[in-house]
Amino acid sequence: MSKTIAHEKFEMTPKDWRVWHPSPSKPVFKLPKDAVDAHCHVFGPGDKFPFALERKYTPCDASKEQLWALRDHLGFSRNVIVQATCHGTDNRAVIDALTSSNDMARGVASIKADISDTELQAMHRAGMRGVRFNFVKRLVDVLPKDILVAASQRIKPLGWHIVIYFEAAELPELYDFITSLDTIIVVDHMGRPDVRKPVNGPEFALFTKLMREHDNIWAKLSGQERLSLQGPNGYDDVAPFARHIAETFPDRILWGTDWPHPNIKTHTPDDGKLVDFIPKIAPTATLQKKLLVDNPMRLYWQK
Ligand code: 0GY
Repeated sequence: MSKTIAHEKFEMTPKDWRVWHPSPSKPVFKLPKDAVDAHCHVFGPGDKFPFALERKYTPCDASKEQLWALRDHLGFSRNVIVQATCHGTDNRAVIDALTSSNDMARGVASIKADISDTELQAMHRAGMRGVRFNFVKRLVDVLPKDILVAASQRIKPLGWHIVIYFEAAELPELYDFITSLDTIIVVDHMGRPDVRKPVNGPEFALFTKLMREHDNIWAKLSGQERLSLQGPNGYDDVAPFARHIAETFPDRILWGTDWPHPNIKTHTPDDGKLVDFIPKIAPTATLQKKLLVDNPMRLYWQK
């Protein structure tokens, strides 16, 4: 478990953080029945679940109750809650949310390789189904690969998958490591493409190749609010990247709001408008159902 300072009063990092939208719009796009928000977080509350000593930013509180209210407002049925770096490997806030979700939430944890089997099994019972490896240097001190390989061996008996977060520029260096892992791998925010570059250019082609040549690799087509340079007026510059992956690999895609949007500096994302982005990347009802229902249900609720 991460070290924390007992009873510390947490102040959010002003330069890196905007408070989540207080009153997101009602989406125009009607989500299919049983839709899953497959990438979101809970933060704290800090006085109950303190943020980790090694964190690189301090968020504002974003509780499970607020997440459930957003889920209902947007029209989702379920959530996949991803352990955020500001909580280190102390997964208690996510576990607390999972165990009070009425089986409507699953989780992705951060673990140390020497975690006990008992603790892993308890996390599984609570609803954890994956572990996250983070290579984004502004968020973490990246762990050596042998430690990550050891962690990947620990979660394998439970049938968990690995969620990986990296910047597009890092993919050449990470390619062999990623392809050496033999569980399902889910890549956050489709590997963070630089949307100034062409969809059919060499950088995104490497990500497409990764998915084409390895059918254990999935992508989250989320993060438009953090990838877009055009901004919230449609996030149109991100759409071609996400749509290309959706249409090429329809059975290995997920989508999530990314609420409460840590480290967004440019604007406060309106979660209703994020949902309205979905038809731009998955234009047909069949694709929308795979993205929002069939794929996340298969990955998170079948075992
Ligand atoms: C995201 C993205 C970010 C942060 C984290 O765990 C985290 O702190 O994932 C980011 O800053 O890009 O998916 O929430």
